[in-house]
Amino acid sequence: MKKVLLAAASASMLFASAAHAEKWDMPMAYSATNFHSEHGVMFADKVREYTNGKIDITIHPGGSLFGGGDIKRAVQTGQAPIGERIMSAHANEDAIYNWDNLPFLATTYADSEKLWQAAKGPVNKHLNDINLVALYTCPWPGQGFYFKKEVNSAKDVAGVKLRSYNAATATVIESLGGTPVQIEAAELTQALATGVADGFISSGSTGYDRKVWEHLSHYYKVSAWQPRNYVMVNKGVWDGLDAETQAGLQKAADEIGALCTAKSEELSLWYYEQLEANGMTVVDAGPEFFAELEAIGAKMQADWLSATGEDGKAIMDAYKGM
Ligand code: PCA
Repeated sequence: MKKVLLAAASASMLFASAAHAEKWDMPMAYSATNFHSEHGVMFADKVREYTNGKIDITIHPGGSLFGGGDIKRAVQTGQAPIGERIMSAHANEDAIYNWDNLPFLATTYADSEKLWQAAKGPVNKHLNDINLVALYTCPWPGQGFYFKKEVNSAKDVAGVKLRSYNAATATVIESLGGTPVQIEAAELTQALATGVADGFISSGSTGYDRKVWEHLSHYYKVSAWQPRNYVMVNKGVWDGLDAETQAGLQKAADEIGALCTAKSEELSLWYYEQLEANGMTVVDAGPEFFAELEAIGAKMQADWLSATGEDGKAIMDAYKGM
């Protein structure tokens, strides 16, 4: 009898919380098995727990609900209350979002974290101005270069079509004399298979996810920068939540941001091993190629500082002072 009553009580409690649950669809751009997406699922679980079932998030990975390029707009306009996107893809509208794509500024997880701490204030202000609230960020492993041949310098890149994922990668490719083609990770395998692109800039993670060893042979690690994905909420939706619910979401976000970052670091070398195990040559960039990339990075840093004015300078000064 007692058991039955308890079951009835918990069922009615469940019903009560479900009746109040807000259902949120959360579009994410990368494949379901990628660590960013897996942490999105863990985030949704924690949010249900910390908001006592009030916010019930369903994850839609792989650009299945909105393609990567449409996620920001979907969240800004409230078509989706929450979503995830690589932040630097916003840089075609506002250069501030390139803070984490400046080659050779922050090349380790420790420096990437410092840079985010330095950037957070100004970046959040810019996000607020476009109706977005950042909940957590998570870095990709370091960025390197995929090709279908050996590359020793920019001479070998001249005229090669390379897939870019944002304005900064397009700039690097153009500076090397290649031709950038903007393509979402979800469409990358097809682009390589059909010759739309013959290489790309990314981490070991995306090369592994897209099994690019089927089309490409060389990966130059470089590890020049670590762009971040972030989870954003529509500002109007956020402002409409009571303080307790906001705190629950933020607690879940803080925990997942830290876990996802640790996972990214843990996997970074493992990805290289997987590329090698599948037959790719995984090496450091040779001295000539590396020096060319450093020169490109120095110019991009200077250009970013002049494009972003006071806010960019504040980020750079705070970072350098850490
Ligand atoms: N993977 C993403 C962005 C950076 C990365 O490592 C991509 O290639 O789309």
